[in-house]
Amino acid sequence: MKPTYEAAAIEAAAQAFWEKNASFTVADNTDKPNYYCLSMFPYPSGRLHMGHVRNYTIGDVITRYKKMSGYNVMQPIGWDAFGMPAENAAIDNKVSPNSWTNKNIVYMRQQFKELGFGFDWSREFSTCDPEYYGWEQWFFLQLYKKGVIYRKNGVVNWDPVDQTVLANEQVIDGRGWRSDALVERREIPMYYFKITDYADELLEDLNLLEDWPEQVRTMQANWIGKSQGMEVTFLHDDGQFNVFTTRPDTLMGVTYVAVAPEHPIAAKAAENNAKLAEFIKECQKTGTSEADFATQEAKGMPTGQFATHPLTGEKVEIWVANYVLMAYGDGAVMAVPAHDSRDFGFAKKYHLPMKLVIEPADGNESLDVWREELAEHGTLVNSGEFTGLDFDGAFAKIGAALEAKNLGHPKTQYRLRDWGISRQRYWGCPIPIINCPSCGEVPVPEKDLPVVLPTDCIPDGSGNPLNKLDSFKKVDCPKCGGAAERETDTMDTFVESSWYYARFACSQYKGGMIDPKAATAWLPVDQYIGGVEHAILHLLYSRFFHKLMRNEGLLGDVEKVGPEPFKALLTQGMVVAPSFFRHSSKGYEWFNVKDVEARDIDGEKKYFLKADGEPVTYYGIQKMGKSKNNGVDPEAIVKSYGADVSRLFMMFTSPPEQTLEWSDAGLEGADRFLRRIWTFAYENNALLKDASLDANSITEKAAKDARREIHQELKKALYDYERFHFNTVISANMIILNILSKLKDSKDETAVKKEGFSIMLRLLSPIVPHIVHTIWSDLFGDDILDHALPQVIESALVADEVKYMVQVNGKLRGEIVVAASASKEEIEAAALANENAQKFIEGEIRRVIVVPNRLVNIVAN
Ligand code: ANZ
Ligand code: ZN
Repeated sequence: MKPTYEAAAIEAAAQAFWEKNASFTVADNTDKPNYYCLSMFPYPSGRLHMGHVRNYTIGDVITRYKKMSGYNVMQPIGWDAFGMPAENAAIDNKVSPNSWTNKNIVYMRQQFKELGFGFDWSREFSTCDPEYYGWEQWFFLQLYKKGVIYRKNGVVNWDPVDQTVLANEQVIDGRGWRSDALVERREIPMYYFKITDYADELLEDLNLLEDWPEQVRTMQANWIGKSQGMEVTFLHDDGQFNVFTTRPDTLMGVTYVAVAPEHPIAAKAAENNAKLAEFIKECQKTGTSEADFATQEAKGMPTGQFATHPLTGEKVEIWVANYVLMAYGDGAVMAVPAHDSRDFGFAKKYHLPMKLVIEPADGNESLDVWREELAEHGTLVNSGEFTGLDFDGAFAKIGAALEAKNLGHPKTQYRLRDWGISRQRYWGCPIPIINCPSCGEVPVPEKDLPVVLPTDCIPDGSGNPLNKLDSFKKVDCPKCGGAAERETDTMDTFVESSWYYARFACSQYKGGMIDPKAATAWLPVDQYIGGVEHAILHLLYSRFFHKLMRNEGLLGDVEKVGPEPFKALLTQGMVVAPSFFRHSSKGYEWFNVKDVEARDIDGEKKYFLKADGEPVTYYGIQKMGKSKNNGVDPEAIVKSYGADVSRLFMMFTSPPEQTLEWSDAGLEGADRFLRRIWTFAYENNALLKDASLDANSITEKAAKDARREIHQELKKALYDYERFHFNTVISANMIILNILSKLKDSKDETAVKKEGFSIMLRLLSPIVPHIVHTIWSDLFGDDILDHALPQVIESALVADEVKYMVQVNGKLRGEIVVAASASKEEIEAAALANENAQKFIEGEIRRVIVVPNRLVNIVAN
């Protein structure tokens, strides 16, 4: 081996070796148990960023660790290749999304290889392959037949200037991102998955996910948002309408009712009320995102109509209010301003009456300003026959009173909405439907699948180019043969990422969407790794798809596969770095830390731009990214330090779930550690190759002590590995290397050197695989990947001698060392013989207490 560590050369050679040996290509069934480790597949945006590198490094360390623990490990990789950035790039660069995407894939695949990730490349696919999305279309048709997918009108953001539908993130302050035109809401027909039918199962099964972060399970539960309440009916002149309430106990405090702007009552009232019609139109101008609703100011208008209170028979005014969502509950609320903060604000603004019906927890009955106490459960007041009841009592009694009049019943309501998957975009999976003027919506016959997306369109920002492409759009109706039009909407890209994990089990399978044998062999995913930004939608949709595919009988042995796709989930922390800016007439300008220098001025740290020496403002540690120009390019790190240094730094600096702060000093430290390992291997080369050395037969004390410490570190490291605490695995190895470096050249000590170094190499192999591969094959002539993790030798942990503290009347007075095999009597005798202890023994010895392996206490007076 060479005297110095040269990362570039050894890494290329190790990678070539793995590729030639197909080291990470796995068969579905071997004599070992299967283990499926999956890191969320990337969007091919162009090049890897540090967040990617961290994510895939964690996955790769787990993969290699499990492989060395005796599993047949599959770690696949592919590309989440459809989506908007490709269309935006197309608009900017005048290249088709297809060629942009494929170029990026080629580049990023190379980057993955240079980081040494042990992917099973034979399973690679991209979601924009017709082979993949064709099965998605097939699945769409199965679900459509069963009514799990259905068509209804949905609301979208319409840009009247660009004549196109905008995604929520393309609406900025209510205006189109390119046109700056005020965005309108439009109703168009769209396709929906009936995920609400699975709401209860998705909620219940969260209980099975013991190896998921608690926080993610809570976020999912909140998103599903199960509310137990009551549906209450109000009569009015033209008929009746329902409201959903979680607080039927406050029914006697209702002072008005409010309906959503899209509610039929609002539309009816607006027919001969121009001002109201104007108001409703105004409401439709705000964006459709949840955030838009949450942040808008509460506004309303009376309809001039009245509804009848279901219990008192009193008349309450019907208002139209923008804070009532058409899509939740019944699109109408019974307003109780005394006990609901939004109703309170609204009632104050429009001078509507309020009635206190629940005794406030703080005893204060004033309704001048809103207090959270008003919203709490409590005893009913001012509520006629219900006065004095508590929440549960009132729920039951008021419920019974409503049911007797047939004006209400208990109801469970979910926040979760059906999943609208139609996107008015080009770069996605075509929805396999043909629209015929005489037959309506006609599913594409299965024999005509896949509906292949043309790959040569270049969008220009004026809507979906498929609409202008007759060769795609104009087709004959499969039913009547007449002229018809292909659906040009494509699917939400979350559809592709909802089932890729299952396709990886059988990515080359031609016989169907999923090979049931392969699904049985590999599912569920044993360990899933990804960012917490996917904690809600991606994970919920994947869980939903798993249940859909199971119900379609696609997943093989359901007993074995189970109801959930991901057995364990690890959400990795963010990669962060310091950020610096200057504010000028041009706006904010952000500077990368490498261009900034720190100076101590009057004991305070100040920052200056190296280029012009002028000050910049420190903006703290922020998530690495383009917007703050505080990113570090992984490629540059790999070029100057190598993949192993980058992997070691990332795994050492913080445990996987926590934030990782970038630092050049940390990188240098990682580099030094690897150089020390290399030098140790080089300097002790002949000795480490000496086959006659055997640590099991050593007798010298120094050698035995060192060996014991090494096995103690090994024991800790194995424990931490299993918990994925890679940072402490690494520090244990730093300690081992220090112990090894102090060993002398006696036969026994060199035997420990050899054993200890081989323990260290095997422990570090998953983390820094290239350097270990190279040193191991030099020393031992074979492939480290064929070796198991080192095991603790219990006899090495047993000390020959044990140290005891000696106390007299509970005070520390001395120390003794006895043979590990010493009897209780021998230990007592040694303690009593200790000179220093003797000095403090006054009077008679009453008792001697021995705490095994720790201390002896002499009680005397
Ligand atoms: C009367 C009431 C009194 C309410 C009170 C709350 C507090 P969750 O828990 O999220 O399910 N609501 C019902 N439908 C609505 C809609 N379409 N748009 C906006 N708000 C709506 O919320 C249920 C509560 O949200 C319901 O209970 C209703 O207000 C309101 F002291 O009814 B409540
Ligand atoms: Zn037809």
